[in-house]
Amino acid sequence: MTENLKKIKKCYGCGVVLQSESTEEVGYVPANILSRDDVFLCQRCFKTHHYSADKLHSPSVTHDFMNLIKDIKAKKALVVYVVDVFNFESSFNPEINEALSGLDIILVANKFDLLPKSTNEEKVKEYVARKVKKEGLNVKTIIVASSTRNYNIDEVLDEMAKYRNKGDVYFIGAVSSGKSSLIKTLLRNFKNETSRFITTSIYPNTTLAVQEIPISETRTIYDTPGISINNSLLGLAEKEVVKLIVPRREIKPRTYQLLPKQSILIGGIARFDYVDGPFSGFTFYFAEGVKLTRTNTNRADRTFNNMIAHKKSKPISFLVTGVQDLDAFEFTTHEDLKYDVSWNGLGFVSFKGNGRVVRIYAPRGVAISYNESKI
Ligand SMILES: Nc1nc2c(ncn2[C@@H]2O[C@H](COP(=O)(O)OP(=O)(O)OP(=O)(O)O)[C@@H](O)[C@H]2O)c(=O)[nH]1
Ligand SMILES: [Mg+2]
Repeated sequence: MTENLKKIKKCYGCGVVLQSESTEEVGYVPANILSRDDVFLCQRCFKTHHYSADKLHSPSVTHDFMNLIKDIKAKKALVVYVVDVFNFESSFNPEINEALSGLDIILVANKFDLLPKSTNEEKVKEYVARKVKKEGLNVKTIIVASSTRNYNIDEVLDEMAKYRNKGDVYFIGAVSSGKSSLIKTLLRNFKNETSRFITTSIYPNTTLAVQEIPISETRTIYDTPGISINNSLLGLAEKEVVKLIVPRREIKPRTYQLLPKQSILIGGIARFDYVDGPFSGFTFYFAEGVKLTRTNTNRADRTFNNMIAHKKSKPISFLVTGVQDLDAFEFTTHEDLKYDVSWNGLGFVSFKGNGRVVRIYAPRGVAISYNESKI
């Protein structure tokens, strides 16, 4: 569903709008390159600024991770792939998926407790299943779970017993998806073990080295360092901001009825404009600590910049000093479905209907996506 996603990209070097129609005009970038999420410079600036291509799209997976995958493949070990349902688009990462291809996987859609109580578990599972199928992963089973609430964790244990073929089990996933928390709860349920100290925290990169955890004489499970997702706000923002954007408990959705040309400012860090369409409801799923401010679009730039200047909203980050630091994306819905637009690491907005034109602003480097709704 990305074919009608139009990104309004501006060149960071010279500020012109990027385009792929004419090599003669300013802002030219070849179409196949412009469609990528990690292109920030027009061809002219790219050539003259000596920006290294590596810097613009360094891969998420590291050498260490690929070596770990080699070991897992050699051992034919089972993988428990832990994704975060609240940050699904960033934690179900294409590079991790590619590395995991061919391996036997149990997929745990963790942090289900963060979604509103009314969320249909089966619908979430079906959504994840569709994504898994698209990626061609060898997922044996999908479990919607909560590590901190001990929800469906026994099912994870049962499925591990079923698929591990007496071998080892590796817990893999993006940073902060909850791998260590899941293992902690598993151990507690499995043998009432409380002696093993496993560190978890809201900040990315908590587990720094592979941890071997023997669970019997012959069986070992491995906690592994998370993969940093370099286009997620969680990895880019300062600690004070991470504290505000990570939800601790069930999200309270906030719904706004909007007319075209109305906007919602998301802290001093992102923005959502309703560009065109009928009077409609838009539901915002963000942590409590994220302040939402409604305004008319024609005043949105000024209000946004003022809020940052006077620290009148939350969060405010060094990443965004004004609206000029936001990338804009625009898209039109073409089916009468429920849609989600998400900011990696920050949250998402759901709305329904055909012919809605919305514009999404994200801090530079933070990926956005839009999909049929997962909830
Ligand atoms: N609400 C909620 N929070 C969770 C859940 N599982 C983990 N968390 C929280 O998510 C944060 C990250 O958890 P960790 O277990 O440290 O995540 P990790 O995947 O091991 O992280 P790295 O070691 O950095 O890769 C912590 O604040 C946990 O309390 C869950 O099921 N629900
Ligand atoms: Mg960890």
